[in-house]
Amino acid sequence: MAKIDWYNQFVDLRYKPAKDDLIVLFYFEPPAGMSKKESAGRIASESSTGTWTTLTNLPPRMNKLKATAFQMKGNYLKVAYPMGLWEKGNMAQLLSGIAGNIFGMKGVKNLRLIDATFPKTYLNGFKGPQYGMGGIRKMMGVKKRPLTGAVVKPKIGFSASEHAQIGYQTWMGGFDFVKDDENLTSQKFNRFEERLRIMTRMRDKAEKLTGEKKSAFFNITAETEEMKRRANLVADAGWNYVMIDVVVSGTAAVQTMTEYCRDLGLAIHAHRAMHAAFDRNPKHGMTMQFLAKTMRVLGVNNIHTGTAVGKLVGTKPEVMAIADILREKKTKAKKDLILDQEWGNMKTVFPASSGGLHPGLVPDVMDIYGNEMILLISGGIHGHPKGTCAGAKATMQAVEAVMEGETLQEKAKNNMELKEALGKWGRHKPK
Ligand code: RUB
Ligand code: CA
Repeated sequence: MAKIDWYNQFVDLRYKPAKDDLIVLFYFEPPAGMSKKESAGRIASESSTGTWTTLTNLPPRMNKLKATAFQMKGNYLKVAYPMGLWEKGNMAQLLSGIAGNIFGMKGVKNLRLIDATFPKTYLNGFKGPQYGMGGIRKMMGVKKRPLTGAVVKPKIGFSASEHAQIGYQTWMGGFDFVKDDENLTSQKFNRFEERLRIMTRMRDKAEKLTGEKKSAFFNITAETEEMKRRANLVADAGWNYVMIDVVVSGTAAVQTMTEYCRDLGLAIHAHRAMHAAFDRNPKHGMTMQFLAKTMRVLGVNNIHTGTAVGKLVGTKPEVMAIADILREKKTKAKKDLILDQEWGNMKTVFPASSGGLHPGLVPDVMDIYGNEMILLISGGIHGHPKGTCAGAKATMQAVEAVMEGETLQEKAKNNMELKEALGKWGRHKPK
């Protein structure tokens, strides 16, 4: 009887990857009754040139495009993909292969894409970020400390003018950025144009009074042509940043917009709403590390990376691995978490730590990230007993304390704002 399938041809544990193979690390579990080898073959096959059955017309040159499952350690699998499979500069196409059909195959019970090593030839197809962390620091005039920002809260419902008033208080408390939340775009109660117009006036006032550079992450997320239109408005009003919700927008839109914003000189803050739909289950989906890698390649300038101590899921080792992917020139492999990655000239990206933070948690977060981060504290400033401006001041005092090697308690003796923040929240870790 003719052989039905050829999955085993996609497994070769003696295979030595070529220099420009793209390597992917997966966690996988075969379904009941199937061996690991059979399951691994299905992963490599369906994500490259194979299908469920042997083919009658199979030119021998096709062998050169086959992916190879070449390493299996427990439930961890490495697959090598020849460069010829991938289109230069097309991230959507890469994801449709290594993060596509394979997640839904009956030949895997669970499958998680952990990370991929992009060879130089692949990276060359993309420009990466326009500004690295150093460029952003220069733009904002902040030398050493973490950059600070707050989402206006409640996240949705304020009028443009109320929004801008809260933004103003945030800046006056010492923060660098005011951020739109993910579900605020241009609703009836707060139109984008109106928000931009009043925020511009309040920014000018705050800059004049503080002598500091102030900025905002305007959420331009929409249909791509509309995003371009909003980016133009932001640039015309003399701002340096926009925000895009990158998962819901999709890689192609992000790629279009990073190019577009490059010409406008705008930096991009990447919000990641919906990431937990595919990165939360530790056995299935795709990691945040890998999403962060794709976004560095596509050229955003900041991306949300987690807090480990705040209100949202994400462990300390994961958060640190994501930061390594964004901030290093050469990312070093960490077992079962990330792979080696040479970044060449591709610039760095600021990790943004956000979600359930307040001044009392600043030492924990800075212990994880050090100073090279964007610290986003929202409820944790607007909920300060004396209000937004005092909350921002309390946060800046906490940052200063950590940088000067003082405890928050010591610092609070001469800083009322911090004292009151600690009085309300202490070291509370929200859920
Ligand atoms: C922050 C907030 C952000 C989340 C995003 O508000 O709502 O949208 O942090 O999550 P607050 P993540 O500071 O009041 O919690 O950063 O994990 O993507
Ligand atoms: Ca939010």
